Amino acid sequence: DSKLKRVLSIQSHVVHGYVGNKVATFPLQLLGFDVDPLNSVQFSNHTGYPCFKGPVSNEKELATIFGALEDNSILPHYSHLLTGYIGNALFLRQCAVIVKKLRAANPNLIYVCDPVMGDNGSLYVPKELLPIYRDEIIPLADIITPNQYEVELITERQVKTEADVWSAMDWFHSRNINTVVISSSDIGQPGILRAFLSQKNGPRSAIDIPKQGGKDLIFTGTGDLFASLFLAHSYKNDNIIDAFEKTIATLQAVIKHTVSALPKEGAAASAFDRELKLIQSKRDIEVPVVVLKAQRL
Ligand code: PLP
Ligand code: PXL
Repeated sequence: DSKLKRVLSIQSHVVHGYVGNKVATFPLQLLGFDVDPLNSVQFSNHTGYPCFKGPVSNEKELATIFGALEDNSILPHYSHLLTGYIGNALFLRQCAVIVKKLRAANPNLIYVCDPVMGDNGSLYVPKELLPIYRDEIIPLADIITPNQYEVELITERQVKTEADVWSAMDWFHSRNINTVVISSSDIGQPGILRAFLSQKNGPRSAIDIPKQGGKDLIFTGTGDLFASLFLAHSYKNDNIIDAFEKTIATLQAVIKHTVSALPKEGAAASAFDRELKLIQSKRDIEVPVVVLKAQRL
């Protein structure tokens, strides 16, 4: 179709592995988007390895690169801005300037914000980012994809029950964020992750996701992949619940490929072993097969 499909994607680059822009670019391209990756860091690998090295970009570098895109009149050609892992407070603050300029160039711009801060109770970015996300960045977003822990950080409330989820959703909607997806939570039965979707003046739903490969197996980059898939499917589908189901369907297929390729059960899987089998999942990205259906709530 003739819809504009070009994403400015501000996230991390890793030389090895699949997180940040490395995990977001291929799926977006397969789903028909031109992707312009702008790297917030260039690390050897994600931070969950025994070591990582590489430069973190600062706000001046971001402004310089973005300024040249502006000077070349590229800004009106973006349908979306996607932001993910950002490791520096002033860089994050500069992103607010960027959203405003992109929106001035294209009033229909959709800003998808994945407020990457941590998971399972631990923070993996400097704590100075939190108030900037809460007060300066999140209020500019159309779609946000936090996990349960990130919702707790941003709303400054515990999210332990389903009632807490809906009150957090209302907190976001009252700040004018149209679409909120909580990409994972431990609310519900053990061994099952529950993801939630809420749209302002729209439907609410949840999907239960059985954990694959045992409860202690953790993957990195799944949240980043989630945000890129949801961006694509929510733009293609008028039905937001369809988009939610397709996102989860592909994510589960990628995890399945990854689990199948792990060394034999019992052996501890290294960070290398747990890298998402993204390229091997090409068909599941192009044609998601929905197995886990959303419950309308
Ligand atoms: N891990 C699994 C197994 C998932 O199914 C999902 C989302 O549905 C995620 C992770 C994404 O969550 P997070 O944003 O916490 O990485
Ligand atoms: O998936 C989040 C993420 C993104 N980018 C980098 C990371 C991580 C999580 O560890 O290290 C560089």
